[in-house]
Amino acid sequence: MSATKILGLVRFRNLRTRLTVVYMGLFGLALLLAAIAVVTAVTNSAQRVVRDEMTAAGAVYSQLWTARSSQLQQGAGVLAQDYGFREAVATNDEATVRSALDNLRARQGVDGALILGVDGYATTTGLALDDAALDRLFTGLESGQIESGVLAIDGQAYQVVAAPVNAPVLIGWVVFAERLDAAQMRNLEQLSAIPLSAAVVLNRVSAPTGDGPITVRTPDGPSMRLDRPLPSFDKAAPADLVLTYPLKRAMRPYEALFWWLAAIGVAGLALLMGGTWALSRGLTRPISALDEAVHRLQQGDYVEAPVTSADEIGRLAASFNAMVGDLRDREARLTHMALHDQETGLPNRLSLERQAAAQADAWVVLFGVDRFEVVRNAIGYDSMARLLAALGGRLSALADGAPMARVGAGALGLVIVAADEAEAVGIATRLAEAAQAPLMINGAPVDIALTAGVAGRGAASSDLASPVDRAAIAVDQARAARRMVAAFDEAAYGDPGDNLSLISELMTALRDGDVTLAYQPKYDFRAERITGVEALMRWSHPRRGFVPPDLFIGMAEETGHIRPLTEWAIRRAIADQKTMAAAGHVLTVSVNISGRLLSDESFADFALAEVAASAADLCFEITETAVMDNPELALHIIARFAEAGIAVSLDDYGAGLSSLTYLKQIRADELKIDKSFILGLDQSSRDALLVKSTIDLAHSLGLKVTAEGVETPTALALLRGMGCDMAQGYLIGRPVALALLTEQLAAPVVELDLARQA
Ligand code: G
Ligand code: G
Ligand code: MN
Repeated sequence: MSATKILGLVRFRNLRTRLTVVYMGLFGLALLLAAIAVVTAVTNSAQRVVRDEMTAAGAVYSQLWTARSSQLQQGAGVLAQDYGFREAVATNDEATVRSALDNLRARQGVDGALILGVDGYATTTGLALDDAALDRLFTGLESGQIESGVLAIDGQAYQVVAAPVNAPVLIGWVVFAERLDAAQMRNLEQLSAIPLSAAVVLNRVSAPTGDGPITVRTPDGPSMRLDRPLPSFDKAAPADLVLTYPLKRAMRPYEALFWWLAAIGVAGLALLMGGTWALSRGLTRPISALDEAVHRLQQGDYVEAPVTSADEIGRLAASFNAMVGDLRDREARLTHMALHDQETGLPNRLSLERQAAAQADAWVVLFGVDRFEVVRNAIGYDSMARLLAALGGRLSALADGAPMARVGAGALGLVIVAADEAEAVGIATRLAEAAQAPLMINGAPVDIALTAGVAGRGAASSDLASPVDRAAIAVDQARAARRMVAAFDEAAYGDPGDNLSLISELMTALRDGDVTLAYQPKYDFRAERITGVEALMRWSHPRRGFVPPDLFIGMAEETGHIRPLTEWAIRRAIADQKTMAAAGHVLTVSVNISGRLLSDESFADFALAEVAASAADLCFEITETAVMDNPELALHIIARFAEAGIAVSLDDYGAGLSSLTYLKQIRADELKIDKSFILGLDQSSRDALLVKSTIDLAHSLGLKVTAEGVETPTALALLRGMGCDMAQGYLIGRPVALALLTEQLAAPVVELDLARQA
């Protein structure tokens, strides 16, 4: 495993410790390597010195040995040739021999001198030779191979030198013995530059080393040792000069150096540690500050990091600060965007909701711009945004500067404080009335009509807890009731949750055949018979039972599902018309067409294709109010229907926003007076007047008139008298299923005859 890997395994919580540890580790390693190199070099050099010294000492000793040997041999030789001595030996004159030996021994300064006869007999002076030693000496000399060498006498090594005594034949040897004792060895030791120890070893324990010393292990640690063999009189017991020198002693002069080295190393490490610690402090402090700043940024705290240097870290801190600044700005912008409407710059719904939630007795007033889409289509989106902004400013000024929020496409709202609903409605009414004046947009005045909804906070548990939502519904409720201001009416709104699934269930019902068409007859006064029927949708829900068409048709219109519903009705009506004709009843079938479908050209394509393909005789009853939404396209589509031979009827006339202007422009064939006028016809002379004038007006525009809601013979008679063209109502027939209708049509119409007579 590499060093970096090992360091990687150690997890440092801070950079500073890590830097310090890494640097110290590296420095320590370098120091160790240097120390190893120095110690090795020093040891090697010391060993070389020791080796050289020992080799030299060995050589010197050899010379000394040789020199001494030849000196002694010379002395012995002189005596051996002396005539008198030879004679004394030959005549066994022991006293003379002994005195001569003593004499020579003293002169030569040796420990012992002797004469050894060829018969093995010895005369010794200065030293007692045991028999074993004498035996070894004699054996050596007699072999003729050795005249000088080491001899062990009494376990002590002696340098022994012999010279032959010839008279003229060999009769013996003059022998000198010199003790190789400690004192002599000291002399050798002193000759060496190094304090080695020398000894002559008699019983060799290891092989001689030759000229060069070797390193051996001793109880005192490694030592250098030189073993030089010396000639020995006893072949079985070789003798050696052994020089030893403990290496520990060789290293002693360097010990101080090593200590110094160690001290310098430790001091260096300490210095490095201090230095790195201090340096890394300078390095890591700005990083720590950055780390801290990033940490706080994560917690949403926009702090800046101090810029303390011009290096990379300094630049990093500066970039970080710039980033923090950007983030702060961006968040401020996001917050602004989240609370403001992009188009108008006014506060938005969220802002209004927060404002409403902040106050206990807060009421939300929402102003809906009437006919918003019509106005927007006329002046364009940009101008509409400016108009809303201007209107917001105006309302805000009227409301003492309270901020006006844009809540929906054409809705502005504000929060007011009022003691109760009546007061809130009062304020809303005052504001709505005051704000109605035309606004100048693109240099032209634009009429502004407002409808206001007022709501307080709902029960927290309810789905409609938000006063903004409630006020938005109140605007719709006000429009439905044709009032300028309305407070949210919870009871009238009902339970919206229950109706959420209604549309998907309606689509299922359409497939499953739970939706049917009922037919209500239309009586023609002139022809005096039933000439048509109106197809009315019925939905029998498996769980809810009969679902009122007003409810599901309205929802289908709002959720964009009216088209499939109507397409189904057209196909069904065409098929049923064929069934009726087959039963002998040729009748115009009226189908109700939602005004919303008049802005859908592709629906018109569908309807026209169906009618053309079946040659059906249809009448489209169009809800008048809806016609007003997109007048141009609606008029164009109605014209296409008329051209294709489909009769067009304006339904519910009088109930909606009746506009004579449009009445003139629509290519309609028929006007259906709303049943609310007909139901009270026989009681109210005012209704009678209205109905009469409407019939006249319609006739003058070339339209036929149908009265719906005819329940009494009196009403029927009155209508006939007014010149009404057709009548529809319970008196003539209720909406019934197709089978029942054909049955009823087959029966004689007794009541109608009665009515004619009335
Ligand atoms: O049946 P009566 O209560 O049935 O009808 C209520 C309303 O539903 C009427 O105003 C009628 O115009 C509308 N209505 C009934 N059937 C249809 C239909 O097929 N299409 C549309 N658009 N309206 C219908
Ligand atoms: O708006 P439209 O013409 O589609 O209206 C037809 C509606 O009028 C249907 O809901 C139908 O049930 C209802 N209706 C038809 N004849 C009478 C009547 O004589 N009296 C009452 N009250 N409603 C009628
Ligand atoms: Mn109708």
